[in-house]
Amino acid sequence: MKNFFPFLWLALFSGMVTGQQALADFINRSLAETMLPADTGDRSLRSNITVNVKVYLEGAYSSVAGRMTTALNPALIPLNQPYNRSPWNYAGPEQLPVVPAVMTDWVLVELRTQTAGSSMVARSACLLTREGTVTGLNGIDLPLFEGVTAGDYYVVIRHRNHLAVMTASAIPLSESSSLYDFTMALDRAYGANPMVSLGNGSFGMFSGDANGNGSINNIDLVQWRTNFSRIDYNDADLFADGVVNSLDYIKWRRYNAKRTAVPN
Ligand SMILES: [Ca+2]
Ligand SMILES: [Ca+2]
Repeated sequence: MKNFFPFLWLALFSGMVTGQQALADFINRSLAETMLPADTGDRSLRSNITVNVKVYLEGAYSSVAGRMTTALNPALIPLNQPYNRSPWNYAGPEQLPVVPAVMTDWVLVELRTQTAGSSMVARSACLLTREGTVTGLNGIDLPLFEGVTAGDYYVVIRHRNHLAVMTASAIPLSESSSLYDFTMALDRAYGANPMVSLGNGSFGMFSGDANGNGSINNIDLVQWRTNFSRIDYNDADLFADGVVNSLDYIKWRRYNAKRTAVPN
């Protein structure tokens, strides 16, 4: 019996490792919504590709710190992806077991074959870390789009209260995609004046679109007024600090009348 104990501990430890790996595999998987033709059985036509982009949300960014806030983390960030409502109507099942410490917020990533929205082939709710990295559900690994063929795609990054951005051109995506850094120059994003200067040579997505419809205007101001003083995960919290107050109004006023440069 005495000699049995080391084996018992080894078995228990192995079980723990296996369980942890299964959990890691589960949370690393980005459960993308794909629009693909019926499975013909030809697996060579399909693959799993990663998206590797860096992007900043102006409302969450501090030029002093050189990164974004995590002020909503963990109490206010929802475990379920928040884009399952209008205007995104994305029904993906992405869910966090826990909120990773580096997480700033959720973003919605969209892949297109052309510039028009009608060419969308897949989308997935992903994490945005304070460093600007878009990741899968563990806050570390790149998001994986399962069943999407490697090739050139326009990548659209959407956020619930910032103006969406799209890559300036179609970029090559594969199982090991290279980094595409939106933050390093204005022309990294598609269209005219697609991002805001963050004052230190970096660029970010415009804050202020409280209803996420691609345009910053009086409707967003009404939403801010309606939600004033609320402390929750609120789309009118344009400053990303967890409360709707005058600082959010300043963001709205500064960027009022801006529109997203991403085509419909
Ligand atoms: Ca709006
Ligand atoms: Ca705020």
